[in-house]
Amino acid sequence: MTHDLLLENCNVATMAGPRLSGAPYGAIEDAAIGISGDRISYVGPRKDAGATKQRIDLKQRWVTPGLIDCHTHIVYGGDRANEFELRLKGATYEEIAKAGGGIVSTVKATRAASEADLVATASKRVTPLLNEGVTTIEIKSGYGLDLDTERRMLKAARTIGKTLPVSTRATCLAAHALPPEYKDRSDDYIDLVCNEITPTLAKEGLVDAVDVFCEKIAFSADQTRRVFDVAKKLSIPVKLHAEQLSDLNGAALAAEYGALSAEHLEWANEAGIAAMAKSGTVAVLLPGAFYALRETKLPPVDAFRKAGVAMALATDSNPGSSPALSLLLMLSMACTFFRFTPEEALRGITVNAAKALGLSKTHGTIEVGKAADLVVFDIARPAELAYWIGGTPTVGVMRAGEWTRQP
Ligand code: DI6
Ligand code: FE
Repeated sequence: MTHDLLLENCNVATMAGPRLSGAPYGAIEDAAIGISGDRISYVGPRKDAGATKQRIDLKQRWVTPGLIDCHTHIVYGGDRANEFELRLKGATYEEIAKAGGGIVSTVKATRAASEADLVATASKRVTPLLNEGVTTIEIKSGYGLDLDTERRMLKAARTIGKTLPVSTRATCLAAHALPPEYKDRSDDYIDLVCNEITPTLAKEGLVDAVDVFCEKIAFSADQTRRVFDVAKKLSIPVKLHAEQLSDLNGAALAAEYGALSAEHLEWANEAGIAAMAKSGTVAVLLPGAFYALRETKLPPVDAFRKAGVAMALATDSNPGSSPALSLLLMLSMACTFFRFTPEEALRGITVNAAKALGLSKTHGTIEVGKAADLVVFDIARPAELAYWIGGTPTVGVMRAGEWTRQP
């Protein structure tokens, strides 16, 4: 066959192949990548690439799969920089919440924002991620906590996928926090989530996955089950915010429902880890929130590793616990705080992030037949992606076969 385009004279971190026995990063040196339409039509030694209509010399640079930020809350109104200042002066998260701050203040600002406002403010935050090479982003709702605002958030997520060069996955996180009008009536709010918000938005085609914040300060395991049962009936995959601040056996619960992922997981226990290994549930670890909340309890990375649980990394970009606008910075943090290897870190934002979104068949690695989502980096070795603290060595980004930035 004749490729539409051949990227030649590059080193490719395919991120494909077995985790432990294969070449590190699934790397192929002195390689070429063929693109035809929006798909990859060749990857391998340069000399075997075959005919092409057009060719580009990448001058020995490294190519990785398009980066995937698989956990964000990047659509919201307002910001909470004022609370950051208050916390640095000694105010606690609780005091701030009592004074009308915290998640509830973001809910207020989000309810007041139009869909166009939400798209415009979120687009400004998404852009630096795209500049790094992010080609797929998951966006959660959860600052509306009523039907109309949750809908606006999910619609904004869809719109971003149409107006910016990025694929979006929209996750309904209506069970993120208790809205003020349901104070002391959390089961009634879960009724609303189960009977109205989730089924309505699912029917409107706005929901790719359902998530719950299972935590002492949010919703219980039993309430999580009720939401998951509804998702199951609607045939929508589930994800879970689990074990961020305490151990509620959320990891095991997520695994029991065959969840795509369980996320945060600092307090995950052995039984939960074993259950996740069995169900193939991805552990999404979020070093930005660990850092910004000045956590000290490390996620059990070595236990995940030994159990063979796939680990992903994401920004968790949100106005409270992780105002992160760089996915590459998360690689550095994951290596330094969590003792990831640089290779595990890159797997965490490519192949394993795709798995956490249920996109393994089409995204996350450079293989024939997969989406032509690629990033070209001006680096000498892939470990540099986790090594630099800040800086953007990205020189080219292709999404679905089209350059959004040509090298
Ligand atoms: N975990 C978090 O860290 C954030 N949400 C969640 O489920 C906090 C969100 C916020 O403070 O706005
Ligand atoms: Fe989160």
